[in-house]
Amino acid sequence: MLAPRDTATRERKSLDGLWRFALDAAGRGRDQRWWMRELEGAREIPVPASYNDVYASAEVHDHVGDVWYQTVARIPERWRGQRIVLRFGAATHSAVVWVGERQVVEHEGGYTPFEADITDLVEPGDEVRITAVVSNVLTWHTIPPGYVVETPGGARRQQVFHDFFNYAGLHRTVWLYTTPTSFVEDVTVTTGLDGSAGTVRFEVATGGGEVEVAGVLRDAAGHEVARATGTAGELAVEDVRPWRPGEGYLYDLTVELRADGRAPVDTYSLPVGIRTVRVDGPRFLINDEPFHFRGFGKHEDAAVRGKAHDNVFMIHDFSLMEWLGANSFRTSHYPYAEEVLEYADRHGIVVIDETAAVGINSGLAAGAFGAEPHTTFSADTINEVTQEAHRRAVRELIARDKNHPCVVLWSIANEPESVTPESRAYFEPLAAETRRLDPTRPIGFVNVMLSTPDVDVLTDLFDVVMLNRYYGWYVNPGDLASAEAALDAEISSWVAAYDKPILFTEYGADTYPGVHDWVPAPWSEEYQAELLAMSHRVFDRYDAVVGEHIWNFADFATAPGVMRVDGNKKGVFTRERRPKSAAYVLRRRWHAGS
Ligand code: GCB
Repeated sequence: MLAPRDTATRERKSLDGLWRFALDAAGRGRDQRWWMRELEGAREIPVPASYNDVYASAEVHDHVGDVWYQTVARIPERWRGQRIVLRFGAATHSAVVWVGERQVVEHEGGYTPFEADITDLVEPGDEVRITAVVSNVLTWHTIPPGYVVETPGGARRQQVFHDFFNYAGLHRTVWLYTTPTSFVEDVTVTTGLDGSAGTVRFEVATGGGEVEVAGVLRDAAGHEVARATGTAGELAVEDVRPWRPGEGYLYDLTVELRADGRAPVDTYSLPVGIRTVRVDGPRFLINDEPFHFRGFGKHEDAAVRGKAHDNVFMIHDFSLMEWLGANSFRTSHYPYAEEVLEYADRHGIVVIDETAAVGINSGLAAGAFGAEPHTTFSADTINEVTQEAHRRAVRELIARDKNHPCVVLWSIANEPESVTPESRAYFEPLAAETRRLDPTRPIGFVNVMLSTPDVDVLTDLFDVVMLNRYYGWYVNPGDLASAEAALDAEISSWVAAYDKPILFTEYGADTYPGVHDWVPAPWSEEYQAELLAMSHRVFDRYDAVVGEHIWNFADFATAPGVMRVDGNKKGVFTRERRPKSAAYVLRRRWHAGS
């Protein structure tokens, strides 16, 4: 799915700003058809934002169910004759949208975009009412999964199986945009490198009628490099300047549609980074050079705005990562805003792109998150309906992000059950589907603690081994010597079992900022720094360990619980992005390594 852009033939208009907002505590809005009129008793809400923390209201913060958003937008008169599309960057976790009195689209999945052609429903020059009902409910059949309980105290509560607050709402920009009636519907780009020769292959899908298609590649200075005609073509680039980690060199591919050889009826441009990625034994190669991942598992999370995309935090976070010498991150545990990937493209930051499939694991759900004991995969829990939602989540992630050079690896789940025949049956078709959808990138899933090579049944389906390991925290807390021995032993067992690259996608320790100790004890800043140093010492003994992503970049909000003090405190930065002592350990290591 293409990102909306202004081009010579297209215009976009952001609907961000203040919308009307109504909580639907009794769940009556759909029956009472609230989209038919102005929302009653509505308050104002910023879009984009999570709604949970915006008001001083426990009712809004803890709401489970539907909320309603409404705005009135004017369709520019100059858009007459154009195709007009309404696009939501994300509605967490599901939404139905009406334009005026007509339903135009519904969507499930809180972190991927959806859109509707509304040309026939609007009159250029006039205003139009746009209403969206957004639900934050997670069920056994959603990605991520969850279920709703009635508490003995009489409240509805969303049970989740993941360790971050269930922020909800319109988290990303809502766009109106135009295309001509014959239009570029989709573009798929793949690139190759052979010495100083680069190739850019493109495939274009068009809508709305017979046209000729051309692809024109320009370098960053705007000089034309190559051109080809046809819905699929290959462009040769001599003396190529590759996209590489640390240097996000981008070409521009402009796709032009022409009818009868005249001026283009539609043009669409997208940045293209020419690079290759592949796995060779235990090496992870970008442009055939070994790449070592240094960075973080992150979250889209900040005070008040919750999970809303925010350019200020985006640039600040990237700047802090650069300050530390990080070169990569994982979009744990869901696809991030498109702006984040576009920034990473431009700056040569490497991304592991993850679906929202977190919590497919009854062991963790019942232990850490207080869910009722259950079997992960069963007719009544995670079943083939969930698997279909998961397949859609993979499809939508790849459809949205396939053209980003920064994305070098798809992560299709975080810490799923991976030791039972049922988990194999569930994941085997999903791994195959991911490969079918994108044969150009390695794939992986993130392996949970205790799913060691002797019991794991999934790793052979994937290209890399991604490990979340908490030696020194959940295992051997306060005993770094034992933790070191256990971590070393586990890495040895993976190296013996698989000829694949090993990435540590999580390791770390909760650390309350300001707690200091002369004997490094859990929760102190010294302990976090020592745990990271211990882990690095062990990683450095193994060539197959090609990545270190600390959990987490910054402290983040979670559901309240006895394991969490005002959220998860494993950040190297506080939630306000102040460095803890560990930041300086990383800065020394990562700058020395670059
Ligand atoms: C994990 C999860 C992550 C948690 C983290 C923790 O393994 O992948 O979502 O936040 O552990 O801090 O417990």
